[in-house]
Amino acid sequence: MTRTAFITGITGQDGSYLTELLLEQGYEVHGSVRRTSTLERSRLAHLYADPDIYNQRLFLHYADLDDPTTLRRILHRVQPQELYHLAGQSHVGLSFEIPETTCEFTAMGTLRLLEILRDLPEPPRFFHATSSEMFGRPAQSPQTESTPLAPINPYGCAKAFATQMVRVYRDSHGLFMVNGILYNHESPRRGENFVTRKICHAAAAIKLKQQKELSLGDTSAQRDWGHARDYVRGMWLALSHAVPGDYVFATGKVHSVQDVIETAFAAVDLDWRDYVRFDSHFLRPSEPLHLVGDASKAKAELGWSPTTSFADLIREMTQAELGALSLKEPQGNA
Ligand code: G4F
Repeated sequence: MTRTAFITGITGQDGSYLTELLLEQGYEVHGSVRRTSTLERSRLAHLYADPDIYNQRLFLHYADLDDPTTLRRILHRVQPQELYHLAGQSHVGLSFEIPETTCEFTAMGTLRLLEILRDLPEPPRFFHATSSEMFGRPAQSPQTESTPLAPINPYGCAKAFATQMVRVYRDSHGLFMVNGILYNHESPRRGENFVTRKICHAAAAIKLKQQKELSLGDTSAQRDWGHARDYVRGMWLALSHAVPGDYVFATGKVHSVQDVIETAFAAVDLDWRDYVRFDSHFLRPSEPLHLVGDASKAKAELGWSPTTSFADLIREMTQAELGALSLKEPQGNA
């Protein structure tokens, strides 16, 4: 029998890769989309264009996390067996500017969804995409599923609340619920205001003389960066497993923003020193430290491990930018 999955945040980086994976696995896929004045669905464009897929095996519904009535109605109608909750305000720096919006969508939006699921006649298996940011500045490195939560920014606080609520609903109401503790995961589909994409885009644009320089904040900041395609496979494996639990998805390797710069500029044969500038505008009021994950549990129980190295990831992203920008006219700024 065909399995049905529902994805919140289907138009994002992870949503688009997960949609492809689930369609490959024979699922019928439904997703909620926000109404906006622009139609920002480019990551799914290749699937819309396929008449055998769009409105045959892939369906989109207007709904949002601040509109539980609509979400409830759609979930009653679709009756998915699996629900992947990827939506939310996901930019950490921005969460200092819009903390209420961040908590409204990322924390309360998740709780509203849990309340809807609890009332469904047959609640779906539920995956919550949570974040390493809820560890803040942990005493323990690498972090595991049992590392204490100590967030240091509004986004991390919202994720900590939502993660703990998922645990409460799993333990108290007996629902099949998984927290995927995701470390940074990137790809050519990453949003342009995240640092890897910003750097890879700039390296390619400077190479093609479409941009003069690149302004960044703290380039000594370190992260555990993997490929988004690997992480969505982990999501699916977690919901296919016999029992629910929490899983860290990470590479276990740390690199700095400076490493991203050097890898991306080397990929286009440029010396980064000629182009990269510091701009305090991109500094954050606080930075997490020592965020690196131990994915041993995901490996042992789900057979999951990352397949793409840091250098290959950054090179793939830079090449993708070169390809996309080459289609545009040069601006002529030598
Ligand atoms: O790319 P970032 O904005 O990602 P960040 O803050 O680590 O958050 C991402 O990963 C989390 C873990 O998976 C997710 F929960 C979250 O939703 C998001 O996907 O910044 C990475 C680092 C930071 O230390 C930042 O201060 O890069 C530093 N940085 C330096 N200059 C910059 C810049 N970040 C951005 N976005 N832009 C800059 O100009």
